[in-house]
Amino acid sequence: MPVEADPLILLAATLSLATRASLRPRPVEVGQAGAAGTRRSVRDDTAAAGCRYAAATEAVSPAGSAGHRTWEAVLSRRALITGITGQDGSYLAEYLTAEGYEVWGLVRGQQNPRVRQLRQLLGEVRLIRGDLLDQGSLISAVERVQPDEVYNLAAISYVPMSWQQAELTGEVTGLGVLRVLEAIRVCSGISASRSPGRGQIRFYQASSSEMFGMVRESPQTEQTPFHPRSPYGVAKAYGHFLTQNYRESYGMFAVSGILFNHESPRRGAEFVTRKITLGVAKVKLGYERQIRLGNLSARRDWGFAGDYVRAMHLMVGQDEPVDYVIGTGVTHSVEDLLDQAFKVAGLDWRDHVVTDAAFIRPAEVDKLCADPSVARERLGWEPKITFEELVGMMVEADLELLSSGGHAEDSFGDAW
Ligand code: NDP
Ligand code: GDR
Repeated sequence: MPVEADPLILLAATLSLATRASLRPRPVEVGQAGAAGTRRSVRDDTAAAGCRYAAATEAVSPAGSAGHRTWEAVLSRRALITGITGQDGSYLAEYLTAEGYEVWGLVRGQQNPRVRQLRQLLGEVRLIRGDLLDQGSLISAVERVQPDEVYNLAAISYVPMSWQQAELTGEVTGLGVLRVLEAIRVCSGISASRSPGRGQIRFYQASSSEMFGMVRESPQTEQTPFHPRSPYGVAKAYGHFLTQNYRESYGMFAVSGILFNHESPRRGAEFVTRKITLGVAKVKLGYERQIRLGNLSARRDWGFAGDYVRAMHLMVGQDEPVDYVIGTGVTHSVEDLLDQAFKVAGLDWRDHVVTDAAFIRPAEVDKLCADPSVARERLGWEPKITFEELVGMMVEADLELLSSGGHAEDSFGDAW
């Protein structure tokens, strides 16, 4: 049943509007008319009251569930995630679902194999079609979902691909941010002369430490200037500044998290951590003898993806929209990563790693290291998983995956 047509929601809207009229500090600005507009108003009031579940929940005091949905479910916050089929999208969907959110994910394509996995493995998540290349589809998605929060995680995220398909990377990773922001702006009825009401849609942009590129200082803070080294980094810098610009131009609650590398057993097999942990598992199980890699001296600040999605949610929940650097503050080289990963399997990487010029980049980011002190102080955010625990978790997961006959592509599903 379409959400907007759900009679329970309409009833809740009527009750909550009547009960909480006094909580509303000023009239909310509603971008749409009709049932959808009514729906928006309910959650505008909830946001104005500063709580996830509206006062009506207490006032009406429903005994148990109302029909097939509880009152809390009706009034819970709603998040729309782009990039839900990616590593971070999967962790964020789980996290927000556990926090009581109604989670919607934007998925693209006709036969996206990840969609089937998502449907099977996280049934509570609702999916809606859309593509960051298609403005109309994004407007329709925002109109249909009526989210409280939008997390824009979709991107072409593999740095080497951004040289091979530089224009596409600019379109998706860069201009895609503009299209999502525009969808929110249009659906919310925001213009230069009409700023958002208090219950506005909150926007999170997945910015990246790749924007620092050839670093001007170390560690990198929120104030460190950008010097991106790839079309990907340039596209992310565009998205970052555009997010800031929409905040300043229209008063939108739009924030960027400048996240350093974060990994997990769900990481794509093309990224160096997963390439290594899968490689270790293949060597250990006797399927392969060598791993071919590029620059082993590159240094990164590697953390666990599950920790980083918490930071995204914390940023969106703040009173003021502010950008934060998120990382561990510890940097390791690819060689350190090899040491650690092979050690978990009782092997020596020097016996199995071959360097291959095919994996050397046209321009490299040599060393990244976060200074996450602002996030620690203001958000209370700390990573829980250490580098050693992360590598151990990934090697163990890949050993288990491959020894049970699975493939790298299956890990997304298995991990759910
Ligand atoms: P992934 O590469 O795992 O996921 C990318 C997601 O983007 C996929 O769901 C993919 O969907 C989707 N996508 C790609 N193109 C489009 C499009 N045209 N329209 C709609 N969706 C699209 O990335 P991560 O989960 O690792 O990262 C999430 C975000 O965070 C990305 O923006 C990334 O650049 C950024 N980031 C990541 C960091 C990391 O270390 N992981 C660090 C800093 C920033 P599909 O399944 O259809 O391909
Ligand atoms: P990165 O991650 O480019 O930092 O971007 P990746 O794991 O691809 O590379 C990290 C470093 O390892 C070196 N490297 C290799 N990398 C890959 N992929 N394959 C190899 O064989 C190899 N050998 C050495 C690289 O040169 C590099 O220095 C990730 C992505 O998730 C981005 O989307 C995100 O924005 C940044 O992290 C922060």
